[in-house]
Amino acid sequence: MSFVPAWQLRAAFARRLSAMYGAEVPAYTTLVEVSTEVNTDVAAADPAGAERLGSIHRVTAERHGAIRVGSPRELAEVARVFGAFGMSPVGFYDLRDAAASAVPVVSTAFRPTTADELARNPFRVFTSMLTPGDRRFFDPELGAQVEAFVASRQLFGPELLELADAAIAGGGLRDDDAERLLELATGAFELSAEPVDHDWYRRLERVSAVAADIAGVTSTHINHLTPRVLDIDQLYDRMERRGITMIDEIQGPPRWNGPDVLLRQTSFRALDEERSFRFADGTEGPGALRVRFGEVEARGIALTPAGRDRYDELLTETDRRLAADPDGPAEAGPSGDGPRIRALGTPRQRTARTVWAAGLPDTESGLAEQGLGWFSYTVGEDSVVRGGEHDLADLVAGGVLVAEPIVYEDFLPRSAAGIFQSNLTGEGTRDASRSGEDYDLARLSELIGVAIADPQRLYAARRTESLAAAADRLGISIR
Ligand code: OOG
Ligand code: NI
Repeated sequence: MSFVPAWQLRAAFARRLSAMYGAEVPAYTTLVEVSTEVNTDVAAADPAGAERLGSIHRVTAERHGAIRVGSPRELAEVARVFGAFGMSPVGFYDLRDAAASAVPVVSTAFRPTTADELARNPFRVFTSMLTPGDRRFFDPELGAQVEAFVASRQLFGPELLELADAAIAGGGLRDDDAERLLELATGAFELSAEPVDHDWYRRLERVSAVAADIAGVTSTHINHLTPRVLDIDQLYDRMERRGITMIDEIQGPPRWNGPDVLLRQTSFRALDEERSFRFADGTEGPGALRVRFGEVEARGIALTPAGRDRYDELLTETDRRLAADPDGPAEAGPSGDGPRIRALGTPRQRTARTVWAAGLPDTESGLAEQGLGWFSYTVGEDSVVRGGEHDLADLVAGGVLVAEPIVYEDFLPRSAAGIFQSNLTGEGTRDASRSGEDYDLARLSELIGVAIADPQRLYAARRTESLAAAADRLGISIR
């Protein structure tokens, strides 16, 4: 009998979900193959650069999943299941009022939170909760019906929840219990073969395809599993060459001449999957639903609150220019490989590149000096320094300390809304004149009984801890 610690449970969980998803959604397997190809090529061309934002081992194993649930009770259960794998809720995303692509959910992401745990395996799951009390989407009668439907179902059985609690309490499980936990947890996120109640599903679909996906059936499922790739533009191109049509744009920052920041994502549309429907007259028959899709992402440096404000300004400026000039500027600057890779040459990408070139420092040190990006610090190789107080900038300039970029481990609300929307059939209906329901990080934490961490605090803590360790080692204090 041996003991399996939480991180090994997490790595095994990610592998099992990947095997399950690959068996059920063949295009996912293609995506993983192409991602691996691209990562191998990038690592061969530039070994040091490829590992700047995480070891090739981490990046190759790296996945994020997405699930959707129907109530605070269900979200609290999800917190127990993922807690077993050393994943806790981080960040709050409100996707209900993104003007062009509103969906009736609020979300968080479950992930490891410390540098060590992230390096071991960074598996994360974007988790959304339906908001049937939001009157912009649901009238009182339908909202109450949705609540009753969700209250009567059970997504996670008692055995799974008990094992999860035991894993949380002990920081892992004995191998026989670990095996059972993995089996039950993976099974809980498989697509169910249960017949779908046709009229109920279609009624919810008129409000939003996301509402139907969440509350139209009695189970939940992974709706995508996303590998990380080192060159998402290359990946986009190679997928299209393999005959898989990607969505029109790569979401998030443009490709530009500076370092990768935050998160860039793209996806291919959900495919028809055969499902069995139950009709009002009691008969059953085959049909098709599109609920699962493929997504891929490239991760960059985490931005500080000031950096995020700058990012939002660049986004707004890009939107403004694009509204004034929908064709965008002619390709400017040295990254003129636009025409070769379709996604690079879109008017939005060309506009964004121009805006970014003028609006953000294009080096890591520029981002660090202006306080726009998060970095941690290690002690340089042959650093000699006398005790007393020193400026961080001087220590870095003198090679006493070396800045390492901190990878962005979270999500982007606008990209998430775009990913949701690009994979929905139909627009849904929303009455913006009615009142929403107040949700924020604190309220959601309270409702699920688990504190949701603020991502910026986690990044700040990594920087602070690294500086404290360096100061300690050098016997100095750092300003
Ligand atoms: C989640 C969409 C958001 C991402 O990577 O931004 C997301 C969903 O479709 O449930 O996964
Ligand atoms: Ni995703």
